[in-house]
Amino acid sequence: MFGTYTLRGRFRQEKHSDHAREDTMDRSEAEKEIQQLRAEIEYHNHRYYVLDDPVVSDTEFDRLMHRLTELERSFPDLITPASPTQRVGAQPLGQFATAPHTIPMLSLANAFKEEEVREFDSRVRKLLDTSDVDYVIEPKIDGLAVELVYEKGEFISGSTRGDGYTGEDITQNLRTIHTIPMRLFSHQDIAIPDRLEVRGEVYMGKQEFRDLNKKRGLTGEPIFANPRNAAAGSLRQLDPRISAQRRLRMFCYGVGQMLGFTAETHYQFLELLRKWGFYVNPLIRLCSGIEEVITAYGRLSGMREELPYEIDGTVVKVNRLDLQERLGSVSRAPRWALAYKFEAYEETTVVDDIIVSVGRTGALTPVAILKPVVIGGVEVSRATLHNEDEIARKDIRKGDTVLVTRAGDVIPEVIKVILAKRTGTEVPFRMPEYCPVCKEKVVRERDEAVRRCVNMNCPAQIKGRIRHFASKRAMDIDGLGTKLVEQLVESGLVRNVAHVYEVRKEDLVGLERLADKSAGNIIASIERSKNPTFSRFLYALGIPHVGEHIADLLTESYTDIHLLMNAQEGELMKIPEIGPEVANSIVTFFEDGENRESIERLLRKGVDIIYKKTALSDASLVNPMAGKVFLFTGALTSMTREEARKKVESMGGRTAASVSKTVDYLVVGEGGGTKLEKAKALGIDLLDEAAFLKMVTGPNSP
Ligand code: 1X8
Repeated sequence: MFGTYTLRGRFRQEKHSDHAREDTMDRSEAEKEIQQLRAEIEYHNHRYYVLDDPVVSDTEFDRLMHRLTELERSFPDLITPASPTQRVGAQPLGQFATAPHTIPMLSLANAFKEEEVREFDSRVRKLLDTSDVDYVIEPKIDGLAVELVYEKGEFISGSTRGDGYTGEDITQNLRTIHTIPMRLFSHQDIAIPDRLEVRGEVYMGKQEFRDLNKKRGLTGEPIFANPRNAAAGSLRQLDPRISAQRRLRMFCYGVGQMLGFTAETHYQFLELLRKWGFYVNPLIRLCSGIEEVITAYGRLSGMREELPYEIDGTVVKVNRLDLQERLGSVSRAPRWALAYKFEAYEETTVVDDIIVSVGRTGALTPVAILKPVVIGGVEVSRATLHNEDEIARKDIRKGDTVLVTRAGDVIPEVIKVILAKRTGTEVPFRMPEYCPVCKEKVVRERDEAVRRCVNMNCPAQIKGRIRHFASKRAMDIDGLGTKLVEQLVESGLVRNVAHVYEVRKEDLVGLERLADKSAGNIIASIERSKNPTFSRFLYALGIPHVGEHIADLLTESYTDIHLLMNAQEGELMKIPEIGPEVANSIVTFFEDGENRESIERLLRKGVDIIYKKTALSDASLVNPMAGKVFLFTGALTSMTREEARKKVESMGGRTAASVSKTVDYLVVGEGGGTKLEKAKALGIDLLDEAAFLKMVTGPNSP
């Protein structure tokens, strides 16, 4: 589940207005449809962002949003703050209002050693005068503590922790976070509290953090030292449209005030939060006794690197709420909870040198060569310095002692210079005027922070393009790494990506230090890479601004590479999320004769792209209704025929008016008649209402 953690900004504001159809629609009809759409959208939002298991395609989701936007435009008085359309970012604020917390948001006592955790457990058992205590252990998210307030099930406000007693009202920014429900899901057996305060941690995933810093490196904005600072900076934006772009998430782990509701254990609270639609960390575990806590800590510690978000430890809590109450708090921290931390991924070391590397797009990136240091079990000897502005901002010089972090799989960063260690012999850095690889003059464009080598034939760029083409997430050619690419380019065997498929085993054997067997393996992996998905293939081409996500979007609209090669900018911009800059980059790339020739050559050499048939068939992998034809007979008890029809369509299915062989399912309500007999005769699958509802909402639906 962690591996497939992707975030798509799936909705863009509509560019055109189209409300003619609503002129004839009456208000109460519109209201009904609006409510239904909102519930449906929030449901899909939850499937996508919280459960990581969408049941409709992006296109379908956009269609629902479009319809809702349209209706709200015709009946603006029906717009409410909890509508999904209001997530996209409201007007900027002048400043944040203060927001007092009903119940103070305390901090946690810290422990770093197992011994301290055992002491905590002894203290707890002694105070409670008991021998067994159940604990809940949760990953400690390295983000920003936030409180959400719901009244009668609707999100009304949210705030930062601040000093624990008063925070800042960041409601507008929190609305943009898709893992926060705007309305609690209702359940038959669970009452909605009149007022509910939910607490949790807003964070930025590692990938989003990396992407954000990369972008900031190019534009010259200051780099964030870690995902927590990035999340904090994003939440404290007065302009919610900026926080909307930052792709934050929130894990919920506690409650403040909760009027009209109670539970016996913390774990029950968490289950309740999950049912209401909150994103509750799936790694939370119930432990009986401290030994199990220590084992669970070890397991979480082992997962730290692979998680798509940063954790800096675990939180251990007494499970029973009555026991929590008996234990109470001291000096602003509860006695029933403990933060059991991991070692910090931070070390000091010395900058031995600052070199400049040239990437596949020609960007010159300064890199610190560090005296090797082990951080969290991994040896670090380089850190990116992003660009000259960033070096100047931090005043990093050759010979400086610096503080370095390595957060999970995030590239090591120089946080700051330890000025106390300066001796005066350190040497300030200057960016070169000429490409260190091909010696051509470099340029710095007006709105960019990086200098670029603009020589397309610069060996560094050629190597970078081929390395990217072969990389794991692109064509995935095992064995074609940096070293080999270097040799292939330098020997003149490979000058563009198509040449990769012309390399013969004899060519490889002729290269330095390559045994016959490994040469054979490489040829085999080149051969194996010949069936990429369209999306991987596009990503592999290395078109500027086309990352994996944009590549994926393009493949939903284009079913053949040649259609895309001839696409116009206007047409590309009809795809949600593709703006003028990306569209222009795509068109420019495919206008280049050499690029076109390379692609044709790849196809001639046997690269056989796997295309998506249609967006719909892709959706059918997760959505059993996509592309299926439904027919109804008899009355449904939970919805009207019209509502059922809309449900089917919103899940990508179709409905029929009469029995025929094209019908996949007959939904049989009360008092079904002749259609039932005919369907049986044709062997059409029958669904009762319960089975139909299950299909519509999925087995785990709220
Ligand atoms: C802080 C955090 C808590 C949890 C996770 N991450 C945090 N950063 C949790 O309870 N799962 S609790 C907490 C606090 O009480 N200050």
